[in-house]
Amino acid sequence: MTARLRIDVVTIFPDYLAPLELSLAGKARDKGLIDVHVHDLRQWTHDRHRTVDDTPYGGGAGMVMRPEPWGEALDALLGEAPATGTTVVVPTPSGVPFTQALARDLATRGRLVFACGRYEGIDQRVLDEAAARAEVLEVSLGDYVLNGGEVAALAVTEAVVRLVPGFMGNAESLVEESHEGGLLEYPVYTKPASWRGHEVPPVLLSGDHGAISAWRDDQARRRTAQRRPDLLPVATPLDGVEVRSAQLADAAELYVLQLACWVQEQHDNPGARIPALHETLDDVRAWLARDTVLVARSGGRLVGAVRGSLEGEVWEIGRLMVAPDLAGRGLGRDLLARMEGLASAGATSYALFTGAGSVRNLRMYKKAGYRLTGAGPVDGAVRLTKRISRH
Ligand code: JD8
Repeated sequence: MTARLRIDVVTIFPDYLAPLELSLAGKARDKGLIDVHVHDLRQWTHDRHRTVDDTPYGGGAGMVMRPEPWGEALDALLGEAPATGTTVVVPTPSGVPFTQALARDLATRGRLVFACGRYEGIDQRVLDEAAARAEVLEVSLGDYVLNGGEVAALAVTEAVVRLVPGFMGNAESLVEESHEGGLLEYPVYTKPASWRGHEVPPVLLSGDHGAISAWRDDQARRRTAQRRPDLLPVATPLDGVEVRSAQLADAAELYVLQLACWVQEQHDNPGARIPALHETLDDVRAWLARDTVLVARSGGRLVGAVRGSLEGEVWEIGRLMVAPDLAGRGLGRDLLARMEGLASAGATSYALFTGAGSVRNLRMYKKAGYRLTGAGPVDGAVRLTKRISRH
């Protein structure tokens, strides 16, 4: 039976790829799903020392891999004619980031040929020449420097092979994984229910699948917000809005937006003394440096922000602001959810305050699960809180 996916790896360290015999790829091989061939580049050298490298044109440190052995290797593996369905994968720190989406894409190929470089890399003409007869993909495993392409070839192969139809027992489990749906995975537990004084979260023993799924989703969001806010789907219907941690350089724009937003609030709360309208730029700089602050930008324009700080066990959320011309489109709700997700581990509840007359804000906070719990810190303000459900 023809394997669903053929993988060739060319390297000067063939033993480095031995793990392909084991584990996943090994099983896929046994299932006849994939066919893996590892080739020593030196078989395509013809000198006594089986030389694969030479000094770099233009000078500089290190050595560069010679084009001739690579040319002959790809001739042998790709042949002359355009190799449709074949992708030459070249690991390099200057490649496109390898992602789950790219893994899914490569899993549709019939053949992958990995060109594992060493030294300072492979003579660029090898890739340019190969591109005439096959798709060539320069890919990076991540923003750190390795000594060669073999580790990347192993990682890419594992990520791709497990997506080959028929490989994973239950394809279902693929769907739920990190980087598949965008969120990081929720924490997992198994027996015993109590271990070294650590308990499994009771909700997982409840049998209440709705509650379990809600808990897991909440945990996944929380982890993603804390560890990979860049992965959090920008839920805002505002196209092109980018939310990121604030920098001190944002202070001036933040000050201007703050004034614009709270002048609006002053209208809804005549007579209230609104702290945000009595702050100086230096005050803004002070809390920007002190608190956890997110800013939202659209087309480079600062259009929203929110801050959070831990007071005792309370995660105090404040200065939630959205440019007046962009209000009512979900950005405020998104910023609030993100700041909740950044609550310090010691927090047991969220709190915030707004004007008693700020109808739109009050409606949004109540929809987000907040409840009025008393007067705010200044006249005309009300306080709202929400318990943090960690378990
Ligand atoms: C291929 C040679 C070493 C790289 C001089 C160190 C991938 N994410 C990644 N980091 N590093 C690599 C990688 C490194 C490689 C080769 C991939 C071939 N080197 C070179 C340039 C600087 N030495 C990688 N994927």
